[in-house]
Amino acid sequence: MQLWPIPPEAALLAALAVAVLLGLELRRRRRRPGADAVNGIAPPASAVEKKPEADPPAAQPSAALRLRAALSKSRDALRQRLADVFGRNREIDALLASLEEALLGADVGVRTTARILGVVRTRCAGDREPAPAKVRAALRDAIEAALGDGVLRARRAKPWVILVCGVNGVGKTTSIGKLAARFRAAGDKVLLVAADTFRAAAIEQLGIWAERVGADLVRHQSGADPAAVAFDGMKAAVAREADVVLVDTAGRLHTRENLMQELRKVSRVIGKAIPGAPHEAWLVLDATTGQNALSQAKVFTEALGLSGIVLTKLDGTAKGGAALAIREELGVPILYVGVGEGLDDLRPFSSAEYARALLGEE
Ligand SMILES: Nc1nc2c(ncn2[C@@H]2O[C@H](COP(=O)(O)OP(=O)(O)OP(=O)(O)O)[C@@H](O)[C@H]2O)c(=O)[nH]1
Ligand SMILES: [Mg+2]
Repeated sequence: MQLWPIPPEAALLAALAVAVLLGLELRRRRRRPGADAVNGIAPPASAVEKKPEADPPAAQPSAALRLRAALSKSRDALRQRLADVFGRNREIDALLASLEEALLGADVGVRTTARILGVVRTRCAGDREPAPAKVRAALRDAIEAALGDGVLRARRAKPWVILVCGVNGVGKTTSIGKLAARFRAAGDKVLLVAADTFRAAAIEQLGIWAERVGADLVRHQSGADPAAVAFDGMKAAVAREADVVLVDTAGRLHTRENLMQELRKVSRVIGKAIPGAPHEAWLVLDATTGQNALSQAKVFTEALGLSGIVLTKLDGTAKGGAALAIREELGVPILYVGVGEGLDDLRPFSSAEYARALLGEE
């Protein structure tokens, strides 16, 4: 009787195949952490192959770096134009002419450009061919002086009421959210007032910010009278002992007289509820609008007497020079700059930082 039904060569081949398959399976298991589990019981943790530690989250770039990155478009545009100015020693008049062209091209504005050129000319007086480094330093100082730092006024009342206005879509509500976060971080009790009743979504948007940063919110239905919301907001602020109140208003074109009147009414009603309020009227300007920002600022200043400007979207413009014109021609300080859509993307304005960033310097 044949005990072995298949020829020994075939058995040998089969055994080899099984051995190879077993080997492969063992290798596969070794690669899979926890694969040594028996009957579903995992081996002790120490026996499980440890995953390499995930990379720590990338460190946040410094604030100055983020401003530089945000201003890179303005800087590149201006730098390209300035390359010729600083590239070689040139006769002073030719140099000032190129400088003028560069500044006007970056939306610095005619009067401010003239003023800056005056400073550079005075600093380089007596040099027929001033050294580029000297011109650059003079330019930087002139820009810095023209801008001035945005210093927040000391609060003289509680609640301190800030009315926020501007044309459509410039970043009012987002800036209010970011400002509320800053005030909250400083320990203030913050109340937001949804006086933009024009769009239902605007009230929701402010509500989301209020929740996110831990601020109180006063709101009515959409379509309600914005002055009535503002009035209720003031009463609530006093009752709840808020430190800071930020009043969001609907975007309005500065050329629409009826809407500008509505804004004046909101401001008046706030003053009726809390004498002396609003203590601040801040205009939010989109830096990408260039010279039109100046016209907007003029009209809003006439309507409300602005006390500060928040300049947003500096991360998306090649026209960062408009800040200079606004500061110089209207005398309204730029208090904050927006350099992105995130919570932390609002920074107090520093003229030195801005001038250096604009000129692409460290
Ligand atoms: N890149 C960038 N985007 C911004 C900045 N500030 C605001 N935004 C964006 O701009 C858009 C409009 O912002 P809102 O805050 O809704 O503007 P608003 O002025 O309240 O708009 P209305 O209420 O409709 O007039 C949103 O997509 C914001 O995320 C900024 O500094 N940089
Ligand atoms: Mg809004």
